Amino acid sequence: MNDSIISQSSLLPELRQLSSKVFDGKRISQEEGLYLFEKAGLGLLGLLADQVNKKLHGNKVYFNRNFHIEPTNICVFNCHFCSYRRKPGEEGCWDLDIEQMAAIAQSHSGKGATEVHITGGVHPSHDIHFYGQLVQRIKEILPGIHIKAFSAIELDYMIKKAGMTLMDGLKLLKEYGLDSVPGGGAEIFDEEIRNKVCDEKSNAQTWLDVHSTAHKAGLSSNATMLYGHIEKYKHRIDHMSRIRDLQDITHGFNAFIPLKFKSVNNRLSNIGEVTSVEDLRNYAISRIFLDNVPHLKAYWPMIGKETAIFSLSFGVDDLDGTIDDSTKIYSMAGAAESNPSMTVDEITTLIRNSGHIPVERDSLYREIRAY
Ligand code: V47
Repeated sequence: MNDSIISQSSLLPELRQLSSKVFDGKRISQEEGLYLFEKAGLGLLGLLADQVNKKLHGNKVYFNRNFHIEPTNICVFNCHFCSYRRKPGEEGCWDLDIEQMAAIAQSHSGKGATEVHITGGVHPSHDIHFYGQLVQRIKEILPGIHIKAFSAIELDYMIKKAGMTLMDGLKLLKEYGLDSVPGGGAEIFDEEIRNKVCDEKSNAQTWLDVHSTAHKAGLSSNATMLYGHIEKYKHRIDHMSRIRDLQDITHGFNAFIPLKFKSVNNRLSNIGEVTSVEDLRNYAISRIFLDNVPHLKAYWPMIGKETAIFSLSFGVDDLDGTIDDSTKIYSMAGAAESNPSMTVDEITTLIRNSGHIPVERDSLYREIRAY
């Protein structure tokens, strides 16, 4: 049906050919991905991405019950896009000890959360055992919880500091109770752009090595991409291509999460922000291009509930979680939701009203309950 709409349309012949390829489930090249960014309209992208998504997930949209813990915003790095980082002693800095974080975990006890997402600044002195003991302590309080923790940048720093190999460090954290690795720190892989927006932190290859090693150690992970700053479309395609190549080898990525650059209170504030149309186009091309990453997540606190709902017609099948007002990283950068929190009733109603089936999932995308 959609295929015949395309073949009878007045689309450019190149776009018509490319559309047929997507409908046939064939992988598109980097050049074709770039062509979509440059030439395809929102309507066509929605149609194609929705088709790809429906083949994978039907009408299901996933969410989970989760909360965040942000151990510290003290960071040895100073990324240009970051609104959250503080130096030790600077106004607005925090640095929680294990018992303070245990108290946060305790406050979520009995509320039904299945996942805690732990990430923060790269602290100069907390070591791998501090983070390991944190994970262990949280599991004592919430025994069944899945701990998705520490970006590749935090992991690289703590593991190198301990003088360990990535494999030994990740295995040690797994023994402490780490279950999976979140997608943070990927930013944009292109070396020239990365050097302009986050020159100090681990480079692209290190990010990929951490994730590849995590996958080999039996820890699945997510991948992110920070877009809408100084990168060009070709850099987004290059970024997704490196993720697609690694996924062909390891199959360890669960979800891809495009993160829209938010411009409040950081050193790239003068750039402003891209439109929600650009967000939707970016989701759609991500879904079409990343044919081997099962899930595409719209992180609703960042883009707001409304764009998140629209994204469900542009390839997105996952809305992250209930969050329970537990994260500050994005609100400090001017994110759409300043105190992000949704009850299960709210999130399922939003999903259902958009014409989809809400499905609560665990962190590995096993279905818990359809609503
Ligand atoms: O790596 C920081 C981004 C990321 C800004 O794995 C910003 O399920 C926009 O990775 N504007 C960390 N983005 C968060 C992250 C994440 C979020 C949700 C789910 C998952 C997951 C992972 O936040 C950083 C950086 O790319 N970020 N500052 C900003 N001003």
